[in-house]
Amino acid sequence: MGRWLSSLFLNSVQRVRYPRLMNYFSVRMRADSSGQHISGAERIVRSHEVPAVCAALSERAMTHPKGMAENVFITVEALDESDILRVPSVGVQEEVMQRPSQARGIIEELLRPMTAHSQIVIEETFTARNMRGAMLIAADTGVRCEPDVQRGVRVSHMDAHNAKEADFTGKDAAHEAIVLASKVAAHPDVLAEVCVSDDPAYTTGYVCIGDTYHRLPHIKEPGSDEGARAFIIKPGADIEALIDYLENRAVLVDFEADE
Ligand code: PML
Repeated sequence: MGRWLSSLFLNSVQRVRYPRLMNYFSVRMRADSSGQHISGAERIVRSHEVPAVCAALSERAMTHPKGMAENVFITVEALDESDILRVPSVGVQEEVMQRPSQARGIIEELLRPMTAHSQIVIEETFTARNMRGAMLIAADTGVRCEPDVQRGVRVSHMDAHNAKEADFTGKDAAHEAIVLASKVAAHPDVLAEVCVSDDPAYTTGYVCIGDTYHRLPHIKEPGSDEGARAFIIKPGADIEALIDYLENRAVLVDFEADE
């Protein structure tokens, strides 16, 4: 009887499946009104920070300059720490320029070693409107290679490692862009990124090549709602694997101050 009981106990112990340790959470917000995208933001945080981050992101959606959102969607997803990739932050170099025409010249110069189709990249990036994601442009042909050219590829699941409480509120476009550019630049099939914000009031953009984020003020005239992101892709890249990395791989970006 004693043996039977202990074997029953052992069986039940062996059958218990302990959950993996979920100590990080991806928290993502997107908001829209009448089918129009209003706002989107995301964080990767520890479990005890999840409620405060949900509150901060929903407040951001409800007080957006584009207007109060009708629909706010918040997704909270557990992550296993071992699934999170740590990448270094790109370094920022401020470029000096006064006018959009100068900015285009600098972009062309920066892209020249990467592709013979820099004019196509510039044209596509400056004239796109309302894209939720980024364009993928093949370096060798200048041809778009993402499956949905209207939507593009939305880079997601990223944050700065050890982001401070203050980062939970408000939008710091430059900080968020550096985090995104660091995730993108860490993939070996991305040769460069060009970004022109579609926010009519935001006239600073950037080109990221290797580990350098070239910050370009006056990239466009104020008031224009044109702008998008484009990634220049290495010939022969596995596009499906690249899109999976950009959209789904959890990445924490290490800034020097974290060390
Ligand atoms: C965006 O709207 O997401 C693009 C922001 C670009 C930030 C550029 C910078 O200020 O460094």
